[in-house]
Amino acid sequence: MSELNSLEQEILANIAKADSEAALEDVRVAALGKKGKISEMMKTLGKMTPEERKEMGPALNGLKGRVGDALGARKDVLKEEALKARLLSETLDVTLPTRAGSMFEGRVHPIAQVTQELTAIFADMGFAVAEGPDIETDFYNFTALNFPPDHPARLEHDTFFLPEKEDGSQMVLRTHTSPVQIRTMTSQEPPIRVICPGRTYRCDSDQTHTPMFHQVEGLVIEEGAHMGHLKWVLEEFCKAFFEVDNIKMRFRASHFPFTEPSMEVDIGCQRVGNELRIGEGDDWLEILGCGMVHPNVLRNCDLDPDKYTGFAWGMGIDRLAMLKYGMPDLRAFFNGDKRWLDHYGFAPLDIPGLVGGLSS
Ligand code: 2NL
Repeated sequence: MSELNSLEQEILANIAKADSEAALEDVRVAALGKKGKISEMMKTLGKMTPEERKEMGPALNGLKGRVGDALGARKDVLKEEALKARLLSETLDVTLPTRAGSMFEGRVHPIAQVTQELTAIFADMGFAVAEGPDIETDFYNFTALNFPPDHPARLEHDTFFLPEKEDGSQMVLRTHTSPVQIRTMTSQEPPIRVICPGRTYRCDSDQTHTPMFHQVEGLVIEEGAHMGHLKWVLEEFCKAFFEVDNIKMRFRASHFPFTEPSMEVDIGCQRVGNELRIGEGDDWLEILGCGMVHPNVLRNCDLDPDKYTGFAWGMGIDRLAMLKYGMPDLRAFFNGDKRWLDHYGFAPLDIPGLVGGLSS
């Protein structure tokens, strides 16, 4: 028995000495592994007399149990120590100031900034934002919007066509974001109040046109919606966006296949030296097109024009950005010149909102 006692003392001392989980595993194998000391002693039980076995059996089992417990306890301690050491070596002082680079070098592109600004304004009026694919079918881009088949307007849009499919149909790069509104009307019940900002494409490139540009369209469909609502929404938008208390607006008759009546909207402005002042003055700037949704468009979306009316508008985000922030050349928007972005870009943490301000 004293042999067992000294074995137990030896194993427990080794357990206490083990300073890593690997070292502890070695101690376990040496004691309880297949060829471990305790396991070897267990094997001798078979050769003992019944009396000897009666005594040694429980003694060995007791030893095995105590060694197992000690191993488990030591393992917990070592795990805890390892975690503490790791946490200490990986500490991070979150109270240190951030490095200048990440905060001050990155810039939000004016188009992203203006998109966020106008989203904040329309969200405040109760509009949701809807998005859709850039590659569209002829139906969503033209037919549903009351463009007659083979009508020259389809060509006037300078459409980019994708290669013809086997059935002869051709997908297009959307020429406006109107298809998103069509998708909204066919998937939601009125009342509908959405804006659809996004990329649009036309095969046109010169001083004032880029083949890819950004548009935001708005749509309201509900019983009783009328042109007074349309004028109010646009007036409130223009005042909030250009950050002025008053703005002169002029609605001129126009034509779009998807609205009837259709209008183009100019806002008052004045040029003082190189500066363009928006709101007052004797000059006019065209900023958007709008109108009451054509009954055929409502019908194409399975909406009853005798029950529902609606209004819609569309404007160019790139142009809005140029007007608000005085950027003269549209092409600079898309050639990725870092110096231009350093100058005209916005601080990433200045998120536009009606409470904190749209821009600083
Ligand atoms: C412009 C003119 C406009 C719309 C877009 C629209 C959409 C649907 C139904 C009816 Cl689904 N109308 N959109 C209406 C009037 C004008 O855009 O000059 N954009 C730059």
